[in-house]
Amino acid sequence: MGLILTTAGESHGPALVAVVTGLPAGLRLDKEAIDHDLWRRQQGYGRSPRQKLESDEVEVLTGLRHGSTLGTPLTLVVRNRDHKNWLYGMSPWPPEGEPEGKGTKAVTLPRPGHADLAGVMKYDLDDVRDALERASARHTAAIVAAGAVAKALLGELDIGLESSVVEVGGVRGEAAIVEAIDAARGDRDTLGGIVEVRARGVPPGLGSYATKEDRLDARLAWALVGTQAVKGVEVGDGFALAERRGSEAHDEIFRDAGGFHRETNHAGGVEAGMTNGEVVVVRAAMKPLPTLMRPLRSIDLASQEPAQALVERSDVSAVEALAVVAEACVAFELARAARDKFGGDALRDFVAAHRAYVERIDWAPR
Ligand code: EPS
Repeated sequence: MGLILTTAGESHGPALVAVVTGLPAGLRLDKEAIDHDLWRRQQGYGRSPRQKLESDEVEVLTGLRHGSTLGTPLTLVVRNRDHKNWLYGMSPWPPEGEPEGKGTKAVTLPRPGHADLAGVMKYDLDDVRDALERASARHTAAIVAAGAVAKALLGELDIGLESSVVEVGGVRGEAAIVEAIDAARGDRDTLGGIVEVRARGVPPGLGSYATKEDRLDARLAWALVGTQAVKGVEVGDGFALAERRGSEAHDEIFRDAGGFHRETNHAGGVEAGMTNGEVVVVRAAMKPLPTLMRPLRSIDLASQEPAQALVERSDVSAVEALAVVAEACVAFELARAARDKFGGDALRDFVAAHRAYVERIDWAPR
């Protein structure tokens, strides 16, 4: 079945959960490394006051013994500290006593750009909260926890990832970005942006041209567009390639004592759905967040009359957080492809299969 991630959990419910199946036995996990990535996701200029309430930390319920994976489903839990303010409103069972705390009144003001309107129609809901809770980007904490595990597995093959913010609200560079976020906050507005993930040390041949499902670029796009607020993905030069001639778009092949290599990387390390041994470069575009402090026009679902959309505390920009989330998504898909190629029962066999393979193809990272 390969490496599979299943997540569960609501934004203000008790916890978010990630279940990872298909991990080899014998992989050592470091709680601090997972918590560090959870912490990184919570940083960034322009986040909501919610981040002061949360200080995400991983708990492991299954699949790990004394820090080593057992080859059985690994269950990671990230508690929502804010849940204590929603004990009645988000109680899994019918709550007892008088309503108190948050989430006790039905939300009827759908936000343009969020799950709110289509969610209540699709699932026959009376309270928009029943849709927005799972749709919330709080979910990305579970993705990051699983991504940290994937990074540990990739680390065994000396594959490393880094992520960065390319632009926010159409501007680049830290000072301009801070200024743009301050201006948007002043206007009670929100900003999107673009992030980039780079993975080094990835051997050629992860992914496959055999089926659409196996294509690594398809999996990367699936994982990233499946993340809240992501509307576009580019691998390598992406959309810009469409404007170039073939002679300027492809990465010519060279060989020296170190093996095959390219001098350009327009393909972003992926050709025909497979890695080609160059750095894997993926970019994701995030739309501005839909919860605006100056709300957009909507319809009150209770009265069916024009109204302003729901105003909840929100981020002005979560682009820096998306960089960490995108890194986790790319890590998970690379780990999945590596596990498909090198096997997944025992870590030692996984590492040995990788070593034998890179020797056969005479490949070493540059
Ligand atoms: C989110 C709305 C905000 C964000 C949340 C995503 O939540 P709240 O309504 O509780 O303030 O803070 O993101 C997180 C909680 C997080 O940890 O990233 C949304 O509607 O997507």
